[in-house]
Amino acid sequence: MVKFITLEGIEGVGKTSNLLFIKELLELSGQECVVTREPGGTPLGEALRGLLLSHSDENMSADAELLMMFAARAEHLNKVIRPALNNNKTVLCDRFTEATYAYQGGGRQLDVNKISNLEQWVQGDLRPDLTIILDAPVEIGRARAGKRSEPDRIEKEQDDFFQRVREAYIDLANQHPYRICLIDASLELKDVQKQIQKKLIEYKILMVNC
Ligand code: Z5A
Repeated sequence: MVKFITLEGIEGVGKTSNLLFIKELLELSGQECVVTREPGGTPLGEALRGLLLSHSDENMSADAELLMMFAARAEHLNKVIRPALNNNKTVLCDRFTEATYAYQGGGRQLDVNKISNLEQWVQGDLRPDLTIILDAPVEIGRARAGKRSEPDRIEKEQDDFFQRVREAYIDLANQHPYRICLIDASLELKDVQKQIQKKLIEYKILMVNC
């Protein structure tokens, strides 16, 4: 049964907007949901998020960034995600480990083995049942995000960084077609939502076209 759903994609593609859309659909169908995000989701995770995203004169090393993502994730899994799944709730998470493969693996070009070792250590066999990657060209995501707020430490990266992130996400979808799907997020929001709703029905998360 699909209980752990994550949303992914480069900045501005619509993760937050569509997470709320999915939550509404699931709640209408009677499912209890926990909506959360990474990095974050716990007091320690949110503190780490502050450190990870805020600007500082000190250049954070890519290894430190990777380890902080997984430190936040370990706390999140222990305090929020596993308890919710054990209580038969559906967890909707704005980013998870696929973001680490995309940003630290693709963007920062860290050795993927470092990431998979940490993934196994921190998560054991737990993986999302379904990961929806909202895919759109970098310029579209950046234009949408740019309208909203000042860029954070990671958003300040150049377009080639985000291009590598996008490509890493596409690779992940090709490597794990049963649990990771790509949605064309360059379309109007209502058309993106139609694709998502179709996927939820295909994965039997929604039984009816509500
Ligand atoms: N990160 C990492 O490096 N490694 C990790 O392991 C993890 C994370 C877990 C967290 O950012 C940062 O952490 C992120 C990756 C890194 N850094 N970057 N870049 P985040 O996830 O909190 O925030 P974000 O990536 O910057 O996402 P966002 O800017 O919040 O965007 P979004 O949630 O995808 O989009 P949105 O807020 O729903 O929509 C943006 C705007 O576009 C908004 O005005 C919407 O109304 C509009 N929108 C949405 N969809 C559409 C469509 N289809 N058409 C037109 N307009 C639209």
